[in-house]
Amino acid sequence: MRRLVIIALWSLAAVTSAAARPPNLVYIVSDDQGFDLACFGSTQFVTPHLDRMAAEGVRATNFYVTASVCTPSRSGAITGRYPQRNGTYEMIRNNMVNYGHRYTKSEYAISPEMTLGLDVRELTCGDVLRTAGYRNAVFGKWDLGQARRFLPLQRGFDGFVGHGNNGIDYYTHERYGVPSLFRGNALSLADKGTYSTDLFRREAVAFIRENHARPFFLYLPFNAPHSASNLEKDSNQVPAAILKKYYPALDPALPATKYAGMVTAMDEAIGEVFATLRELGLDRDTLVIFHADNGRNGARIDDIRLRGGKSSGFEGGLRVPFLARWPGVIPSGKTTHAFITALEILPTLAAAGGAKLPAGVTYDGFDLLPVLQGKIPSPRREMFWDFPDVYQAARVDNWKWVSFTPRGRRGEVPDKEELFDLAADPGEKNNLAAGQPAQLISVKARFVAWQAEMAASEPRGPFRDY
Ligand SMILES: [Ca+2]
Repeated sequence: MRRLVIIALWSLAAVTSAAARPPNLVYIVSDDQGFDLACFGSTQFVTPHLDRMAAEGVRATNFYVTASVCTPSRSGAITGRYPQRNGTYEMIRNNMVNYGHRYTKSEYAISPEMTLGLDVRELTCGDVLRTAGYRNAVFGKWDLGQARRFLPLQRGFDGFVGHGNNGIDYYTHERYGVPSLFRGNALSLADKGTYSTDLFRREAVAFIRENHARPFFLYLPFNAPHSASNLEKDSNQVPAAILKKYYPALDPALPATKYAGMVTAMDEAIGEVFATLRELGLDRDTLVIFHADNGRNGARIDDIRLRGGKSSGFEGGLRVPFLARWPGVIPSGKTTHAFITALEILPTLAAAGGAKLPAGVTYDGFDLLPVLQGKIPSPRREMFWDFPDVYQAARVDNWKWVSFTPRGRRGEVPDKEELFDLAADPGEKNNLAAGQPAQLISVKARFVAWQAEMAASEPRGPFRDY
């Protein structure tokens, strides 16, 4: 009798423990993609797996990143804090490359790409989820520094295969001739020649298989479809087998077709992640989030429907596609027009994973799940952006203010400003700055107040104190 009771209690404990297992978390980021996928209306792009994710989850049309370029967009998402608050509000890269300079090994060792990184006092989503027992890994573009103290294994992650800097060649994994692929904390040439999207796919699938019996957090920031960081005239790199999918509809020799192929190669990798989750019986217990890190880089195949693109303060730079899928928790096949941002990613992952947000840290976002479930409207009313010497922007409710340089280049004074009503004019074509002076003053006042708040926050590197 006593033995039976013990067995019964043990069984109950096992059931409770299984039911209490938190979900697996998969966070996928694409690079410079903008709205280039079929489920957001780009009919010429072949993206069946992301389209299926949209059909089985929620698609968001008003999701914003924290900057329209790579590094500060990623710093904002993985810390849950404005780039101006976490200190990484600029690119971390060797700009002399732009003028044809080839770095020697000793020059590279003390250059910005090697010495700068996300302030070590910042906590990443990996740090936060680790407190709830998650096993975490990053496969892809880390882009937050490659000195050892800045690499993922020191930033809350248990595994890392990828590059710490801003971009690589898809096959050599070099950045303008400099070997850049890490496995853990060490540079590795073992996979030289493997198309990077396939490499990150292979590592992601292996990580899921290894950790299927415990809660895991997979951060999968592809470098695709960002152009390759090499000196080729056409730096769009795609395997020939993928390119065939676009023939004969598109000329395979065109850079735009290759770019579409890069999107499709990434979509196939995402498809294998989903297939692996299904095969292991995990796909209903996994929250998957996908978004782009910033808008598209220049005109591609379709007409640009939003104004501007990468590096711009207009919607085409800052507003990107967002998908989330978690069967049984998030509805399927829904579209939300709620005003939401990448600042919400960390609080959302933490809430889903049952991790408490650390005390004493100011977060700029909130848990998205009730919004995605349609239970509450988005609590967000405003969002601000500041990319030094290029643009400043604010969205307050549906009002959008942008101050910008005449040609969107550095070294010019941001002397133009425009105001839009996004509800009526998402394409930012109708400047209301002159006709709505009270709104202009009101939105700019909110921007100035935000700047003051950022200036008063605890100083963070690696750039000037904000
Ligand atoms: Ca990017």
